[in-house]
Amino acid sequence: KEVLIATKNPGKAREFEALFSPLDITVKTLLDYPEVGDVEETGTTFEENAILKAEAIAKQFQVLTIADDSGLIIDALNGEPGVYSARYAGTEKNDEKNIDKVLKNLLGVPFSQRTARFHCTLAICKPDEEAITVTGKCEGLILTQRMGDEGFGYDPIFWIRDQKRTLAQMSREEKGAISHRGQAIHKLTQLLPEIVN
Ligand code: ITT
Ligand code: NA
Repeated sequence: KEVLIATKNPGKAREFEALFSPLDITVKTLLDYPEVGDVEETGTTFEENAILKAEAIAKQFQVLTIADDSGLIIDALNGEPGVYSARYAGTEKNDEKNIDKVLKNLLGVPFSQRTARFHCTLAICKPDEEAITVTGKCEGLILTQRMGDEGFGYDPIFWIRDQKRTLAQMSREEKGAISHRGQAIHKLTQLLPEIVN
């Protein structure tokens, strides 16, 4: 049994590999296929973009495919960066510049009003079939400076109240146990036996 994770984001790819490792499934990602071009994310929701990516790659590779569309929703910024999280600071994907832009836009906003959540929609698609989606969320607060250097993306500024630390101060296993992606993968693995067979 094999599944292709339709991502080129190395941070996401590592988390998928870790969270799928207990399962009897071979996991590949698009990092194994550098020649494959990006699927254009023309949707306006996580759901639409996850489906676009999963269906295009399943069609191209003729293999069971999972795509992840995710992002950070900050209440004080009216939901920004949202579906534009990967390119918030410009046309290139740049985690450091994205964090700098969030910190700048939140200057002066008190901690109690810096509420935010990560959202993850996963779409799973068999070749030439319609995708099925699941979602996961993770609540937190945006700090005024970075803490920790694990993880990827906005993890260093995403504070988990119960844990008294950021997602970037957790191991991959610890993050996976509470993260938006971990929760969505958990839901997906419960559907997987039906889908794979
Ligand atoms: P693929 O489309 O190739 O999967 P991408 O990075 O472009 O890679 P998205 O369009 O879903 O993927 O953008 C997600 C962005 O949201 C990602 O680049 C991060 O900036 C942020 N993000 C998502 N999950 C995150 C997490 O667990 N920790 C920190 N930031 C995250
Ligand atoms: Na996206």
